Amino acid sequence: SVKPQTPETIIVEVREKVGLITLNRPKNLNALNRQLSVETMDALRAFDRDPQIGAIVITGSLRAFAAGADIEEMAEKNFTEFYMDDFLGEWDGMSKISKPVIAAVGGYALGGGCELAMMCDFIIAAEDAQFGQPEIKLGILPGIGGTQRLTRSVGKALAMDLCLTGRNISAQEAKDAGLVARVVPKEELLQVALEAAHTIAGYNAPAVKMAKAAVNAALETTLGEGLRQERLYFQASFATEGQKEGMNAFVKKRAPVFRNR
Ligand code: CO8
Repeated sequence: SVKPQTPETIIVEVREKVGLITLNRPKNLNALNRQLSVETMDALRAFDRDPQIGAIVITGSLRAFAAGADIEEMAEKNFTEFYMDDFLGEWDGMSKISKPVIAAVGGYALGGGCELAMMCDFIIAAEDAQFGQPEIKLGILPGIGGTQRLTRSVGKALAMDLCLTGRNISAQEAKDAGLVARVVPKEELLQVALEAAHTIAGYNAPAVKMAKAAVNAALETTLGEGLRQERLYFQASFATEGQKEGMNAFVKKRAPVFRNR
């Protein structure tokens, strides 16, 4: 059998029922090169398959979550190479990850770093985090969702401002605009993100998966269709053991104990 290779650009750890991925190219402020992209997606897929894992956290360092795609790696590429290699295509796999993924963002989340954070289900940011889409300064534009997910999350005005001027915004501005769920002191960043992930991982796993899918439906479809999907998921949650456990525990005034599936 082929032994999976140990990743070199990320650190992969398990903390109880939480999978933790730490981007680890400190000399390049965690610039997202091809190897890091492939290793991160492989780690995400492995956690998604693992029944012991209930939620995933992606983080970087306190200086940089990620300062974007690797500019040195990209600089001399041409269209044909990108097109034939499906450059950035590996990230399409993010939409197939069914377990919640939290981005714990400290320092710079720029360009592809901001886009990676936005591909996660929600963002917890350190007070000194900075978000931006500076691609325009390099003569290019965002390539993995910066014009799409950013616009959906903060609206046209701020998305245009960030994509066209290339300026950064602070964690607090990002929170006020709806890009970030929580802002915390940087010493607490990882702990808060892991606690949120542990909380999620302790719930009824199928209901967690359904809740994620239903929220995502709000961005993919019409209100009527989204409501129809939500209703079906809600009804389907009554086919899970966890629903019986959760409701019986409430009625009997005890703490619920959810199993993994
Ligand atoms: N790519 C490659 N290397 C980088 C990158 C990057 N994006 N960002 C920083 N580095 C390197 C620097 O070259 C430097 O290396 P060295 O020590 O060998 O000179 C090291 O990291 C430290 O960086 P700085 O010395 O510049 O640190 P400062 O604190 O002075 O500045 C900044 C920090 C402001 C973050 C600065 O490094 C910067 O502006 N970086 C580039 C930010 C940027 O333009 N990002 C967008 C990149 S394009 C992009 O993301 C396209 C999106 C398409 C999707 C990609 C998904 C994979």
